[in-house]
Amino acid sequence: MENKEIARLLQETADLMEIGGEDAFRIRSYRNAAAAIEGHPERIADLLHRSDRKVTDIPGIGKGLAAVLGEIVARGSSERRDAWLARFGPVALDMLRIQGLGPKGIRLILDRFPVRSLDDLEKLARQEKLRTLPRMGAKLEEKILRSIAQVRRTAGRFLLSFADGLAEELTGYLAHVPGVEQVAPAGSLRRGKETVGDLDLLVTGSAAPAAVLDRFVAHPGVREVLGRGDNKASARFGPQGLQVDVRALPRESFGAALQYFTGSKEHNVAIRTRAVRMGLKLNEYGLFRADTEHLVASETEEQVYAALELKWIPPEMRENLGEIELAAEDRLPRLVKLDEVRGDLHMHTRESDGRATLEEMAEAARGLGYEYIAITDHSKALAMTNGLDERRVVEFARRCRELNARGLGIHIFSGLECDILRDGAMDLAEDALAELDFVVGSVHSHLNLEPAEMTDRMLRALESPSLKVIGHPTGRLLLHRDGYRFDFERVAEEAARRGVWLEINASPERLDLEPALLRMAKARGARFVIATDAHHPKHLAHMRYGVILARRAWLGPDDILNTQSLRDFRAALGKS
Ligand code: DGT
Ligand code: CA
Ligand code: CA
Ligand code: ZN
Repeated sequence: MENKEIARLLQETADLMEIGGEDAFRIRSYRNAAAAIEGHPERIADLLHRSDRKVTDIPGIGKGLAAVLGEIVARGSSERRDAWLARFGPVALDMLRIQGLGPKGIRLILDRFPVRSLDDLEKLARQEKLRTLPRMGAKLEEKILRSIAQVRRTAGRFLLSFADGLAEELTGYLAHVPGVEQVAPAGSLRRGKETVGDLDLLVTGSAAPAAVLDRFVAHPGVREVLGRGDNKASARFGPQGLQVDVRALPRESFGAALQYFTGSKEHNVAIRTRAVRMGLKLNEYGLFRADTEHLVASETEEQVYAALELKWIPPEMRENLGEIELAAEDRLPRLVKLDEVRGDLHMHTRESDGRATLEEMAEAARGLGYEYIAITDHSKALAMTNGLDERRVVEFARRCRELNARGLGIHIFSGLECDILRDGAMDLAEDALAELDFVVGSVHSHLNLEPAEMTDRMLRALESPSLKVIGHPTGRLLLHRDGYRFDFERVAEEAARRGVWLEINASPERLDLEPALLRMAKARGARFVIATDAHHPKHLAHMRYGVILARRAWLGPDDILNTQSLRDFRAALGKS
């Protein structure tokens, strides 16, 4: 178990304690421990097994909490957490996921009304009963209803990066079975969807299916085996319970199976209809003549598509949104590729809430082969991040000029992630912003304005002459909160008109903008940058998720500004 997950469980326990009205001092000790663990450089799960050092050496962790940590790592919960959950029921955890409700609000509600599920909470909001409680009103009821809908939509889904990490681990693990030649993820993971319901892994080679499945169900991360047949097994992994389906297939039908299990369902339905029109029949075993059952293609996906008189279609495009027609006419767009990205344009350092220095970020970026980066720390409105004020911005721009003159082996654009204030004004004065190469404007506060007001706010931000990019334009946090409500189309159109680019935020929790919005923006003439929003050198590797997102929106290298060489990118910026 990773430190982040341990910290999350401690915070959750603290929330439950707060709902229960437990002693404030004890609650604070849990929250402090969570913060200490989240920031701790070494895995707590490893530390628990060491004899030379102890978790109690970490400030804020005493004997009591050390025992709790042991329980959490061993079984994903603790006695105290279980006790509170038994008292409130699982609805308490569901309610904690609702935007606008904190432990105090939940306590008020549970004290007054019998709530056993989100359905009950929804009823209370609809019947306008929540507003009878202190400090709760119609606005909050509305917000709660929106959030319940959001939670329902995302229940049982996982971040792409999480599923991808497990897929990578299992791929290496299954490759150890003698005879296994290929382990390939299929399903939504292969299509690069921002969230994944379950993981579909296909295995092929000369290994006996039973040997593959035996090893699979013996993986130490398996929490529960859900089913086991001759060629297929399903199991749940880890405390979060992500389901993995593994299929062991003969080489001869691997391409057909990969095509079938990659989906999407909509794409496959259209492909099968095409097959039928051609007198063919397509299933997971192969493409056959409908009349004679004669096998036409099955070994590779390329062969299957070719036999259907189609160009091979990249998995990210397989959503039946017109890609089949384009493949038939050999007019598929050329999609952007990871190795075409030449710089990362959104990252934080210790100057605000990042974990590394400018030099460390630059070094890591150079290691990835980039020609340039923009350092974009927060501005002063985000006070808890120690955001930069005008004086620090001017100083920082000067420092970047010096570093570039000295030569770091990578060009540093002096940037800023400048807060867009409630009224649409930039957080810092224009004369300070004008010193910088690269100003990203982002909304981080007042996320729940009425759509018209939010639209005006964004449109006003676009008037800033220094603004180059709108950062994470909708502000969504996957599985957690929807984006701000505003007239996106109008903002995208105005951004295009003013030459302000839209950010494809590659952070796995954001992946903002979603493909439908990217397509809409492109149709309005907008252009894009892909950037990781890294707060640590290792986050720079998230670029690949941003590229996948761009590919899902059919974007090519010409749509993405940071595929340009340093010279061309500088020219595009209007900076010499
Ligand atoms: P997910 O897991 O919800 O993120 O989405 P997918 O696309 O991975 O869906 P999943 O795991 O149910 O199935 C993987 C692919 O297999 C799916 O995209 C299409 C194909 N597939 C599976 N079962 C069926 C089926 O009953 N009918 C059709 N047409 N396709 C299926
Ligand atoms: Ca799946
Ligand atoms: Ca599946
Ligand atoms: Zn931001």
